[in-house]
Amino acid sequence: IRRSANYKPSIWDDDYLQSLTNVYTGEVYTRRAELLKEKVRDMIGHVSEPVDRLELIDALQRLGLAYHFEAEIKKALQNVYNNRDDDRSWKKDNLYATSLEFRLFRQHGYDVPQEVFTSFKDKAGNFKVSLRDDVKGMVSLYEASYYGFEGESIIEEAWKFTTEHLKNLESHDLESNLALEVKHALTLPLHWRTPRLEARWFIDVYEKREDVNSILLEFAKLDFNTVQGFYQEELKQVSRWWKQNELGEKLEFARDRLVVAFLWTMGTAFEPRFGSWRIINTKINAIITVIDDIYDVYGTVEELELFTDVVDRWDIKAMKELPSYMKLCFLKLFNLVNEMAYDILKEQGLDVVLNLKNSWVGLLQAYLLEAKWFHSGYKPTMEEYMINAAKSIAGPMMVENAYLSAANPISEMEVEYLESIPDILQCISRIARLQNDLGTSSNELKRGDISKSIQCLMNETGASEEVARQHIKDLMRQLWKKVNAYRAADSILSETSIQLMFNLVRSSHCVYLYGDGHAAQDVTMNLALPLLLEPIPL
Ligand code: F3P
Ligand code: MN
Ligand code: MN
Ligand code: MN
Repeated sequence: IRRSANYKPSIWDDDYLQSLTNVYTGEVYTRRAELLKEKVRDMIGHVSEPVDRLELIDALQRLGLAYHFEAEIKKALQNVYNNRDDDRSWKKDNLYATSLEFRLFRQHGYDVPQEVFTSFKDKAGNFKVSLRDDVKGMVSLYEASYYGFEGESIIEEAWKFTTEHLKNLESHDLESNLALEVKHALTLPLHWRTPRLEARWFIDVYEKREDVNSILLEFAKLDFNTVQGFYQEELKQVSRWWKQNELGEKLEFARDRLVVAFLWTMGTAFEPRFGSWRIINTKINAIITVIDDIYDVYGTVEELELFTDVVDRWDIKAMKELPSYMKLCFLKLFNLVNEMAYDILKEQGLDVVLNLKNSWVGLLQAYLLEAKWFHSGYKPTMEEYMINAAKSIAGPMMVENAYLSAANPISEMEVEYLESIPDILQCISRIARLQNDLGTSSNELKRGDISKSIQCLMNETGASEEVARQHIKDLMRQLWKKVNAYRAADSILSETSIQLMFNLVRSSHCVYLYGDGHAAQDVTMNLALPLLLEPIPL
């Protein structure tokens, strides 16, 4: 008999989504936004003190506005970088400023050594005890420490030092805004957060600051709401498509999760210019979710082998061989991939249909191996598991599709490079997998699934679940260090690919922050309401 995971039906119906309205995309607001935008542009050109410049860049990024001013920010930061050794008085003995500068430089790919923090250590080589009272500086150093590279011992110490003391501080009487920032940072560092989720949170915090800049604040709110209006239109479009497909209804064993599929995609690329990627990617995610449930739960090994093979042959005549529940899925996938390839051919004259198809085959082969492991009761080692699991999390497939969809012009050399799954992509996929396992494996095991990373580790080391989970969290941090180093050294990848990769793994940190955000709809709701459905009061 067939298994089922008893997933609850979707709580979002199409009628509700179609009823969403947004006034902020109208002319009155967009004209006001244009005006504010010019004022902010002016502001960036006129800050002269390095620390003010860095603070403004940081605020623009956290408020979700940086995408409007990419060239200006680049120029301003370059200027601070060029003069970094001229006048050091503004950062001398200032942990906050030194850490902020370090973080922004590393984030933007500048070369900056960990030794900038040496002066904050005492004679014994430990971070000075007196720094603990400087909470703002400690938070700043904590955030900077997530930009460390493998083997950087000062940064690792900084991470330990700040994490420990910020945790202790949490229980003390901090001024409320600061307490909020400490808690937020400890929950997930800035480097790991998706930009929109951060913007929604930071706008509220920024508003309460004493030195709030009212122009920045107003522009941030307006822009957030306008962009939310674009998202809503995109969501309506895919929701209509999803409803017409009836895949969610016809395959009732599978998760019907359109809204969370959209949240993932918003996480990977939030800027308005990525609208068509968001629409395609939401469709991809919705289909993946169904196909994954076929491989995890519903299909027999013979059927799954057949499905994988039919996709590989990419031959519509082969569809005849599939059981009927798989035909719907196959044809939907076939059409979606061909449609995407058509658009790229139309716009750039590049034929990528086989690249796209092969990216799916890579994913399905990984799904198939997991299904075989499950049905034969095979227990892989942690490393054996991870090699396959980095593919089955869809990282390589997703990044290739994202690049092909979003890049114009597409560089064939970059496509080839992405298809070779370079180390940075390998690490990104591993982190996303570990984060997914932390969030989903309890339920997966309950309904019957292969051992996930936590269980592999427990089997291998005899550790308790709690210890294994802690170890996996640490593994994620270590993998991020490699990612940071590759980001600094890799010269082939475009900024588009890098940002897509980073944001993909950030999405997984955010979706699984409070449990299985993909399957559990109350978690989705907590993300969807502020990001997608409710505008910020002006
Ligand atoms: C494949 C799935 C997800 C993974 C991530 C979601 C994307 C790429 C939209 C939702 F559908 O979760 P799941 O935990 O079941 O993946 P797994 O690979 O563990 O079966
Ligand atoms: Mn699954
Ligand atoms: Mn699966
Ligand atoms: Mn999972």
